[in-house]
Amino acid sequence: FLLAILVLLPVLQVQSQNRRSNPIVSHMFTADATARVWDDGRLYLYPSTDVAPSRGYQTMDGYHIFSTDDMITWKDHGEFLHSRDVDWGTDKGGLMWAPDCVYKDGTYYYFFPHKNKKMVWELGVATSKKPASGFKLQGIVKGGKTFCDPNVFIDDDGQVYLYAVVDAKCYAAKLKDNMMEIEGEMVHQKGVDEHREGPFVFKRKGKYYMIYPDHKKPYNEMQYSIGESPLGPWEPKGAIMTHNSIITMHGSMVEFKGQWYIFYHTGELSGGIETNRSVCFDPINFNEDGTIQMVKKSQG
Ligand code: FUB
Repeated sequence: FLLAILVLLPVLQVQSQNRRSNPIVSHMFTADATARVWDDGRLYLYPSTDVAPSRGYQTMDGYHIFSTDDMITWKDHGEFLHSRDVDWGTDKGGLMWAPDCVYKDGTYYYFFPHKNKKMVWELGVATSKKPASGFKLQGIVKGGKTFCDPNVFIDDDGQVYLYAVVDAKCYAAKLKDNMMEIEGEMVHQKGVDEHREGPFVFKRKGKYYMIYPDHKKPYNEMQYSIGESPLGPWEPKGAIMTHNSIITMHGSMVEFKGQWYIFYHTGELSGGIETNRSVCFDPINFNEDGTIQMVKKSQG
């Protein structure tokens, strides 16, 4: 009996950690989180912010960054960027949607979709030498389409790829080394046709994966595809997460201290308010053949 307890203890600890930590942030509303693990051994969360009381998606504003080293205690690094700071942005404010952040050659690049003065989506870029502070605006990504939900993936050879939502479809292209210009054209990604928002690409054991919510009615599920290359073609592999209490579930996946996790948002903390969302996480398990097991959601 004692032996059984000793064997089960680590598993029980992880489960209780997950229960204690969801939603990750409860002093404000967060959504669309990209999770990244940097060389300092911490996991960083780059979400968008929902305003309370909710006045809809157009009022989303003021990005925060959060980090942890144990998946239990999360540090809020505070608001570091607001629509009022963006000189090319709409004078109406708000409309700071799902961001991403990557690290390349000593610099952290923070990408954020925001509408310009003509109310057209642009992709803003801010850079810093630190992962959670000191970001300075650099301008917009040139050469792309009007898009939102940026996701940036850097392959093992250093080539950078940008994925985004254009007219409710997933498009992608290479990004030039300056991280501010698209190389060639953005191309529709075949094999992720059910996709409507939030593509997130990662690589594991030589395979390229893309996760994306499908917005299918009546249930919005998190689907995934496996790609032959960072630009596809992609083969749909089915759902890994069942529907949410709200319509969106934009998320990301990352390995941290030997365990893979999925990050997503729910409306549970706000009682189901569509634009008062909260980021949650759960462990992910892969099968031997690289397929992903259905997530056991702790919030829904
Ligand atoms: O949070 C604003 C928008 O809602 C995001 O861009 C979509 O992915 C959806 O979560």
